[in-house]
Amino acid sequence: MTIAPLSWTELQSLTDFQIDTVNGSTNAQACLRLFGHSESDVRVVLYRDNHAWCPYCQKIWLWLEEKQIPYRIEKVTMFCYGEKEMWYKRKVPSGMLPAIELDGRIITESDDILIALEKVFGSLSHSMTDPQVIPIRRLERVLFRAWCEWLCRPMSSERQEKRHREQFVEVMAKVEEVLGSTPSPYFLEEFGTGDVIFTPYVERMNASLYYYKGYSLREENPRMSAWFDAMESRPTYRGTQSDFHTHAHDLPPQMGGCWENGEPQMLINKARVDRGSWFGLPDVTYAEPANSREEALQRVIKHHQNIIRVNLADDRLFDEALRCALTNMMTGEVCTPPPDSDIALRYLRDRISVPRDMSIYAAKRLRESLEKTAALVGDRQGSPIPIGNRRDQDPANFKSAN
Ligand SMILES: N[C@@H](CCC(=O)N[C@@H](CS)C(=O)NCC(=O)O)C(=O)O
Repeated sequence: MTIAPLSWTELQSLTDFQIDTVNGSTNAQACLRLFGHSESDVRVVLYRDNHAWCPYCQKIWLWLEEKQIPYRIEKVTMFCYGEKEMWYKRKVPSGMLPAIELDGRIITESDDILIALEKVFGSLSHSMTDPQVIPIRRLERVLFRAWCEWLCRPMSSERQEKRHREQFVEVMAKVEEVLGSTPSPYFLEEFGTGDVIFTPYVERMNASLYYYKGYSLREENPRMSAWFDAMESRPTYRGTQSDFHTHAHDLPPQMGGCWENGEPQMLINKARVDRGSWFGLPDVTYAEPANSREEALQRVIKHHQNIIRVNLADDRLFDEALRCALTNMMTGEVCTPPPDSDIALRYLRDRISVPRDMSIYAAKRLRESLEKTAALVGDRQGSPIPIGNRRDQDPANFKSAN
């Protein structure tokens, strides 16, 4: 039994998802964060990347959210997916992100930004220069380098692959030791700066090593796993948290390439991240919120005209196919899309970006319905996700909706 797709009006009646981007929980859509303060209290502007892909931006973002500092957000294009805005180059000639404007003064370099913010607003538990935090910061860089060596160098031999893996595992053992040195799940006795510093790259390591190397950071390291669980108990982290699919495909152009090892587990993991099922992947462990489908629906409805416009398929055909997928997501009923819409549905499935577009479970629900609906009419994949750049994600194409 297959049902007819609901209209956009009917779909709209199925969701009342709404968030307070300004004073509510951490979210990727906000351009202003007040935490109950008034706009005249804003002293900070955060310049971060439009897609929330930049790891150093996540560090500052998370810190400001944890400290509940009122701030404004200006989103900037990264070189890998579009043209850098001229107004930003006038402020920061290198175009590098993140940057902040603090009382009118531009500051770049994420560590310098945190140090400057600490001076004005106080530190997040221990300061960046605290003797307990310095070794944690150093360890994060050692782990980062071991990850780059393993992930971002073309594999010349199995021996080299094995050696890089062992080096990474060795540094992870050290991280496990440090995490185990206090009774809390965090790096020190309470959540603080060290955790913020570690967050962006361990999240990316978890995703990329699972996908490109068949190695599950979160499952192989019990203390790291407890750390992730503790981080996910914080609404601040949840609001900035990405997923495996997003990182597996945002990292190659940023890192200058990520290299698959072709091992059986890697191939299984890659297929799962790209084609589902997305539920049960070790990119999240908190329980799915009851309104994840409503969130996904609301976000698609808001941008549906642009989503349809940028898709290569005929607009009317894709409009109907997309409503079929959304109808399936909301009702659980089979809704067969028009013939030949499989490629268009999978093109969108591959371009949902977390947390830019929606949160992690909403994205899983939407991908699942797009895939199920596409599978009713064909097994063709969308055009491959580019590796060298992500101009397919140029925000200029979405400008009119912003
Ligand atoms: N050391 C800098 C590194 C910042 C950095 O590498 N930023 C990258 C993005 S993650 C960037 O802005 N690249 C220019 C671009 O991609 O447009 C920091 O800690 O802030």
